[in-house]
Amino acid sequence: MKLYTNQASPFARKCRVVAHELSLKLDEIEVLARDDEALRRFNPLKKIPILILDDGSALFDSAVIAEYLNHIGGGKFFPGMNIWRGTNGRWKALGLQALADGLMEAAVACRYELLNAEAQRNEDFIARYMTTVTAALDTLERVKFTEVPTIGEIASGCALGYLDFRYDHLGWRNGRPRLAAWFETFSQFPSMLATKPA
Ligand SMILES: N[C@@H](CCC(=O)N[C@@H](CS)C(=O)NCC(=O)O)C(=O)O
Repeated sequence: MKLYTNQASPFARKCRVVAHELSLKLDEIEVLARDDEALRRFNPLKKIPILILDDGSALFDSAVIAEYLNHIGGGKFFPGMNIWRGTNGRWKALGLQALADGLMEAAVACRYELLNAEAQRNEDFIARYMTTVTAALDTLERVKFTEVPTIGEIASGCALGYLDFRYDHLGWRNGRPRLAAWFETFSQFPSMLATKPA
């Protein structure tokens, strides 16, 4: 299996963490999706991650790829209904993933805006993205993370790792001691250390 990816992408990192946890081998192809129109032959949306299966078919987006990897690797990152962690486990995990993915979307979109030349930057967009990042962080501070991680914990860890990588100056830990303490432990998982952006 081939994964179109980028070291810096928090969405791709989610999939790489799941693969690492389940000892699944991925042939990783590093691309710069923002400038790579050729990616549209696999994903018309031109976004990574994209997983190419052995029969040549392509899977996207990160939530679909992560669930596929979880399925073939026999993982437990996507709780089933009524099967484990009670009825609510699945919705809690998927809801947390949606929140963390939304944080990543705002942070990545803001980064793209900041990469524009100053004259083309839209300060209003930047302010809106950062309001979303702050609101998502404040919600994460109140989340009760599970000790055995689900895709929700993995997505949250990748979102916070992205903030450390691209928004170090933001100081997201300030005023969020529970989230900071949780991430301190979670970021030391071997799968998180192995996928940390350089
Ligand atoms: N919803 C998508 C978002 C993926 C995404 O935004 N990826 C970024 C890199 S972090 C990308 O490929 N951007 C290229 C572009 O928007 O042109 C997912 O979960 O996979």
